Amino acid sequence: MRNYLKHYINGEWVESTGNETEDVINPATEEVIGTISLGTKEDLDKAVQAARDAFPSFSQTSKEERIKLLEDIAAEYENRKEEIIETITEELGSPKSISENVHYMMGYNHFSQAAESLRDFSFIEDRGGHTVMKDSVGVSGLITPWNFPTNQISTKIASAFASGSPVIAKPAELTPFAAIILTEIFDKVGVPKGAFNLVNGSGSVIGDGISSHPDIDFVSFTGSGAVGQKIMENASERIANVALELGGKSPLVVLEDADVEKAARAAVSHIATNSGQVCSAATRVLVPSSMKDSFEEAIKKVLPEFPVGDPQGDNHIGPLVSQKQWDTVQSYIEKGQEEGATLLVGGTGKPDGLDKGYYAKPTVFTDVNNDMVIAQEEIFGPVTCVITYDTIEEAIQLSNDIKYGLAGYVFGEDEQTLAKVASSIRAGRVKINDAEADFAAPFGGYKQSGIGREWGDYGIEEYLEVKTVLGYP
Ligand code: TAP
Repeated sequence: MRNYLKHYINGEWVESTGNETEDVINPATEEVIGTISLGTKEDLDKAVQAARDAFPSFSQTSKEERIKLLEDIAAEYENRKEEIIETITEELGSPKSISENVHYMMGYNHFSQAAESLRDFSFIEDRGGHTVMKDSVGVSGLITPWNFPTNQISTKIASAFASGSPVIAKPAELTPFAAIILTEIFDKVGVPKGAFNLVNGSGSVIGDGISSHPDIDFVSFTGSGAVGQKIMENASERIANVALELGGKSPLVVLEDADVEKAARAAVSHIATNSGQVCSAATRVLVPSSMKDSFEEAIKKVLPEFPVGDPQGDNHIGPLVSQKQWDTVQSYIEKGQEEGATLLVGGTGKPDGLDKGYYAKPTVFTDVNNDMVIAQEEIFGPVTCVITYDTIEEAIQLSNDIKYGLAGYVFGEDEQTLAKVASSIRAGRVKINDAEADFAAPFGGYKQSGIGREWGDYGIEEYLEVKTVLGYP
């Protein structure tokens, strides 16, 4: 059992001032795997004070000191590799291979990339008539969701440390243990006292407390649109800066000259990886009407490559994170059927032989109209929609006919058409065919997918204020 009843404040593990605790459940077994303390406003106040006290010296550390800190963190993170993988598999239910190749890998890359981005980063720039300086934004509150227990928190912390900003982090109650390992790593490598504080607790107490705290200068949040909006409202009371990463409903445009099987495999992989609990997942697959039949056949052919089952075994799709998430996904599958979409594969209920654990069936709807609820709302599960189009203009119009704009994907061969679709999609990141991930590339959304950018040097900029100095000696 993992029992972590303390918060990390001012360089020490300290008792919570409250008595409330929360059990953490392994979604594959439905068993309790540990307990955390739910922090109070008093705990949060102490953490904010520690961060404020750390600010004058932490914000003045040199670029070289910050690079060294980030490199030390990356090295110690590597030392804890097996434990991180095991922890994420237990708390999130992601299969071991995904915990390693996606979750562990992303956390590592954010720390090492931040060190790399810092090397060429300029905090002071002589621009002829004036000088521009970049200062830490100040004390930063970080609120993260459960779907990537190391990725989101690591990109935020790496950027904050690169900018010299002290932080207070609040991970999701559903998956708090990976953040505890990160905290142990920061403690071990000697992150200055007060520069990193971890307060576990509920969104309604600690999350809300962070977004409304008068002494927190900047709030970086990843999660649902509804909570993002609330955070913005709270921060607006004191005109605090916010960065929001709020999810999406991204298009995958299959062009007429695409390899149909490759495109179908990509479409399934989007709802299979992390059980589709991915903000940037493509969940609207736009297929030329002429390819509808061959694409549907290809989906059925590739689906067995993504087995559902025990995350400790050799599977690709684990359970959803919670009973609540399972219920939500089921209700969307019911909704799709009510709306008249055709169920190509999957459906409601649990896959055969998986009665225990929050497993859902990978589900593909066809004959979907872009106006349907299942095509417009983020389902956050292994469910996708196939929508047909007749012209490239229509594919672009359908891609953008959505309130979100986090990502877009396009599969095909003709370079001119690929470039046209990629540049026309209104989203923060477009991926062509099987292009490799790049941790130096900015990540964030247009429209209701959010405000601001994370990752690499753009991520560091998010934690900086710009100061003009006229007449700098
Ligand atoms: P949220 O409620 O948005 O949770 C995200 C984080 O915000 C958690 O740490 C949560 O804390 C905290 N939080 C909750 N209420 C808050 C408040 N009033 N003020 C400040 N922080 C607060 O997401 P969820 O309920 O877990 O998931 C719901 C849906 O959101 C999903 O189905 C999915 O569509 C979407 N979602 C999107 C993303 C991304 S990456 N964009 C990630 C997760 C979920 P606690 O959970 O500990 O209370």
